[in-house]
Amino acid sequence: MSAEEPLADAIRSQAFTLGFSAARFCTLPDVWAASDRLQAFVEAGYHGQMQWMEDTLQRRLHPQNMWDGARSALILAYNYGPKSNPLDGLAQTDMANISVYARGDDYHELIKKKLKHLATWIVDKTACQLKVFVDTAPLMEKPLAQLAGIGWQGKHTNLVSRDLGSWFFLGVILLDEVLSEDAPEGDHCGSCQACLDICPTDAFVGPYQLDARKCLSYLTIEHRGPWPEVYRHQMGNRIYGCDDCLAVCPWNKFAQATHDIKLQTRGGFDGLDLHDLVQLDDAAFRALFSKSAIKRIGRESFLRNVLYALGNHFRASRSHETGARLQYSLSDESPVVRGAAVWALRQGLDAEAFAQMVTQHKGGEGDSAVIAEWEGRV
Ligand code: B12
Ligand code: SF4
Ligand code: SF4
Repeated sequence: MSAEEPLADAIRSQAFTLGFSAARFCTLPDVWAASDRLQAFVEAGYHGQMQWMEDTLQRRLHPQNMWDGARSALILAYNYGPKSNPLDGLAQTDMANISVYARGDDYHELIKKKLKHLATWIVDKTACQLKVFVDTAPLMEKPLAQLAGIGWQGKHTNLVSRDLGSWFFLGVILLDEVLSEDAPEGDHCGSCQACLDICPTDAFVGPYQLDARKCLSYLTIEHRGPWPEVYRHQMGNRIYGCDDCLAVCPWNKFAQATHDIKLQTRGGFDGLDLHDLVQLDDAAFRALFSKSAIKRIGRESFLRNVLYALGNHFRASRSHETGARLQYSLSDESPVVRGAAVWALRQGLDAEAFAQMVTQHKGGEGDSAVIAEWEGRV
């Protein structure tokens, strides 16, 4: 840092050198509308099975509930913009559609490392105490980012920036001093509601409010066990996360494709055939998704997603090959996988062929959820 360069600008330069696209400061507010809104979200049950939101609610309501000494925050944006429109992949019903954020390496590790570098630099130059966060801590990152002026929470609830669009992750450094303060960003959604209209599961309760239980990102990543049937149809081939509400946002015309090779689509990830994925055993699943965020959900949830998507393809194609691959999963050790295979077969078989299969396979399942799938009670 030179004598002419104020500290905040020097921190920003360091952040840009590390690959961040934006770095802005805010002072922690005394009163924060986001707290009441989070409380209302959890009280309404919109968090579904994300029990960790309920368990950590008190700490999550305000950064100072987590760290009493925190006074300000430095918010960082890291671009993961795609090279092409992610909606293009939805038409190929036999291929897996993985959301853009998970097509490269797991961003948590990558960003945490960069935040720690930046934190070390700040500690070296100041007397600050600080803590770094990305995604997993009980901290509301989006409203903090809006306060710091990184962007605004769009009607789809994610951060949108006039410069970057919305394909970026957030990282946060909490500080025990106020080093600088940037102006907050206002809302630039105007009368647009493209994200609300495109949502395949109608997951928005209204503008700026999501019922996560209906969101395909939640269902494919966070939810354990079978899902309500309506969402299985609506998912199409989205087997991990969903990008529709981001992809349609007009502000993404300003977005750039990421330069970080670790976040770019891995070789082969844009051409994963559902027929191959359905045959993954645990070792093959772990090998294919090594260093990927997808590994976190485990084989059982992953195969459930793949089988629902393959069921959708089977309904459209009635392909013998698809039917044969689906039967392979009827003897899987996981009842969730077996149940998803039964549902998927029901989508493409006529009533007679399905009845025949019931007589061959149903006996001895011994699991109420799988039997419910056989009997069509989902
Ligand atoms: C839980 C969670 C999820 C859940 C719930 C999402 C949600 N919208 O809450 C699920 C699993 C569905 C999810 C999905 C996704 N997520 Co997520 N998720 C989180 C997490 C861990 C917490 C978010 C949270 O606190 N939600 C609780 C609700 C209450 O908070 P909120 O959305 O901010 O709610 C606000 C609005 O409802 C608003 N509000 C309510 N009423 C009203 C009324 C008015 C008038 C106004 C103005 C506002 C308003 O106030 C609330 C408080 O600010 C954050 C990381 C973190 N620690 O913050 C990542 C995070 C939000 N996720 C992220 C991403 C990338 C995604 C996906 C795009 C991934 C994908 N492609 O599948 C999708 C997007 C789906 C969507 N439309 O939101 C990024 C977003 C980056 C960005 N640019 O904003 C984050 C920040 C992770 C990160 N560190 O980068 N996610
Ligand atoms: S991620 Fe997909 S399912 Fe979730 S709110 Fe956005 S468009 Fe709807
Ligand atoms: S699609 Fe439209 S309403 Fe949704 S976040 Fe973007 S500008 Fe706002």
